[in-house]
Amino acid sequence: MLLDRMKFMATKTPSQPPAPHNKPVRGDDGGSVVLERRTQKTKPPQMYQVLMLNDDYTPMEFVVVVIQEFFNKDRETATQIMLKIHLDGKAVCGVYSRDVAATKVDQVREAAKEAGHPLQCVSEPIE
Ligand code: TYC
Repeated sequence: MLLDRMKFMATKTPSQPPAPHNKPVRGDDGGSVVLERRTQKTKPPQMYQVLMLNDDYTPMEFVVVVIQEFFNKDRETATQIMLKIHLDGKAVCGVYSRDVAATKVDQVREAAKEAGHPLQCVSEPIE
C-alpha cells in the first residue's frame, strides 16, 4: 500500500556515510600501498593590520577625518584611535586581507599628500 511505502521512506535510516578521506590505493608495483591524502586543508588567508604613525605636523582633525573616511569608524572611535597614535606613536586602524590593506595605505597616503601633510600609514602581516 502506498501509505506503508511512504512511511518506510520517511523513516529509512540515512545511507552510508561518505568514504574515508585517506583511501589506500593499490598500484601495480607488487602490492605496496600508498596513502593518498584526500582531505582538503585550506588555511585562512594571511591578514594585515594597517597602522597609522604619529608625526608633529599633521592636524589632529585631519587624522580623525581620515580614520572615519577610510576605516569606517564613527567620530568617537576615530578620535580615540587618533589620540592613541598621538600618545603611543602608532595604532592599528583596521585589519584586512593583503589587497584591501594595501588599498587603505594608498588612500591614506594620497589624501595626506593632497592635503600637504606628512601623515604616514603602513601595513604589516599579523601573527
Ligand atoms: N601629533 C599630531 C599633532 O599633535 C597629531 C597626529 C595624530 C598626527 C595622529 C599624526 O597619525 C597621527 N598635531
